[in-house]
Amino acid sequence: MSTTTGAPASGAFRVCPTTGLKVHRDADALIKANAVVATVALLVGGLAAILVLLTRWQAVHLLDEVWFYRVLTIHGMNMLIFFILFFEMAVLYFASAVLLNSRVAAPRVGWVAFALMVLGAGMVEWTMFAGKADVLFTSYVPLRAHPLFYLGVILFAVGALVVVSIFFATLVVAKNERTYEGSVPLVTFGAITAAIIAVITLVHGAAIYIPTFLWSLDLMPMDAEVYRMVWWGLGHSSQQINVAAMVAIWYLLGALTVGAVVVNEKISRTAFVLYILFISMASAHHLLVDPGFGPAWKIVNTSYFMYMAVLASMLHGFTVPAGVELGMRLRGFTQGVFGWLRRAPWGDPGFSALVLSVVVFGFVGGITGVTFGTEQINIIAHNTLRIPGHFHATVVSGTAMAFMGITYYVIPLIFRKRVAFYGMARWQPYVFAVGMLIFSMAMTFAGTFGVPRRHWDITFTNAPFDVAYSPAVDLMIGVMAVGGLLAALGGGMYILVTVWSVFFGKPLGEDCTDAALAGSVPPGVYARPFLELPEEDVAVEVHGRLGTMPGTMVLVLVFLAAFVLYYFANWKLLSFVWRVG
Ligand code: HEM
Ligand SMILES: [Cu+2]
Repeated sequence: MSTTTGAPASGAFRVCPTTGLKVHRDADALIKANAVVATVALLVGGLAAILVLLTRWQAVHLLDEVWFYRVLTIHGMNMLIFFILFFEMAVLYFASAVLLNSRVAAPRVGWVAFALMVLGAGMVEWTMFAGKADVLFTSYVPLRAHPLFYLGVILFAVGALVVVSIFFATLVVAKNERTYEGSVPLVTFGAITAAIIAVITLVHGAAIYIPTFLWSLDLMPMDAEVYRMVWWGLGHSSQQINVAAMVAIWYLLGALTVGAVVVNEKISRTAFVLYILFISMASAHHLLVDPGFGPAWKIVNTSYFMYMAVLASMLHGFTVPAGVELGMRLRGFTQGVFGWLRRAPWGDPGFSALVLSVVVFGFVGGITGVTFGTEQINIIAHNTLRIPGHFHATVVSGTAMAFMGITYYVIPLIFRKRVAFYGMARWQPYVFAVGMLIFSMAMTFAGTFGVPRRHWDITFTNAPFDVAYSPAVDLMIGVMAVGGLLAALGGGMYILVTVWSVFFGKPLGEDCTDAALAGSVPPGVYARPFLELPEEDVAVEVHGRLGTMPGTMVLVLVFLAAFVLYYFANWKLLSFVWRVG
């Protein structure tokens, strides 16, 4: 980060007293607008989550079948599409204009794009709530929604594509106007990765939603298998945008909270590039039980190409904690193997969110993802509760958790407000992450016993056949409900803290000293560990050796052991299905 603290703010810029970055008025306003809409979507999606959860909890079984699928559609769209994407638009403005001290290229167009996205989202919301789009967020053909649903998605995507273009244009402006020195920071590089994947994703989106829109108007036919293949080019790649954005935020949070160093720029950047290269092929893991594709195609795509994207995540899963460990050690926390971890700022919600995001994403999301994405094993995981168990550990405990963590820094740094209810904010990441962990693990276990996903009534009342589950299932579903409610509480705490801070919060003021801010913003804001990098840091950049981060090595080995165990346990489970003789 630049260290030009105190440089005069010229015209439309203000200098952030904490980071020394020059923040342009347009960047500021666009980040705020997108963040606010993202939070509204999170609120709607969160309320829907509670209703869906209380229905899947068989003992309560709240909604009727029509409303169950309606609210499940509302949950998926608001969370996965609107919350995540509006937040990512804010991240793109931040990683380009703010981190590079630049103005936003074409800010007016930015507002048009924002309006387009809000309009598109509004159309989708209307069709869903009016009961004209009970098709779930995958909108698989031949399920048919009102044409405005598809048109809304298209407008929303066009808006997002325009923001991505503004992001690239801003990079060019920053380069031409020499607003930064050397190459772009790693966080911006990660955002560039996300933006490139976003282009790939949105092209797939256009390729599928435009024909589907025409199909909904009876203007052309639509094949279910073709739909699934092209749709997952959108559906899976968009998850990789989320992962790339999440990892970029991991690096940012590491720097902001403990002054984490980048152990090796080349490795981190190469890992980001792997995402771009291999992600489209990995989409095939969604088609592993589809009859339209042969086993060779499936295996090549999922058991070879997919692992290259997984490799990238594992590299980041190593370099992020390694950077935190080295950063802490360089500041004198050298005691034993884990002294740096014990002395870390666990009360800083940015830091706890970072650690929880890395751990749950890696241990639960990553391990289950690789396992279920294996061609052979997929048959016992497909369409069971194991799948939502997996992705609530990735996109929710990983990406959403990281977004929540960075918000505690965005409130003071961008909104210039203190964090309201700071005591509650310190607890929020723990409540959300522990709830999500219980929730997703319980779902995964219930799925192992064959409980289907997206199912209104797993007891099959009035069906002409009997379905008997293991008695463990009732317990698992109960545990899932408790975990889910705890996570929803954590989500509610987040919304309360952010909305209150932004709209009714106390302004930060110009004073950024400990005494004035302690207890109302995360400590990284005033302690500024990223500015005071010790001298040896430069040497570490070049010579970062494994021996200098023993704690991370131990953690990584524990991870690999868990990985191996779960992976082979699933081959064992598969062998029970194929009883020979
Ligand atoms: C706040 C706590 C949350 C709870 C309690 C929760 C709960 C649930 C439940 C019970 C389901 C239904 C699973 C099924 O029946 O197959 C579900 C589905 C889903 N959730 Fe969440 N969720 C939460 C947060 C999120 C977030 C933050 C995201 C995305 C960022 C998300 C994305 C999804 C998606 C994409 C689905 C699948 C919808 C479908 O199958 O069409 N959830 N969630
Ligand atoms: Cu996928």
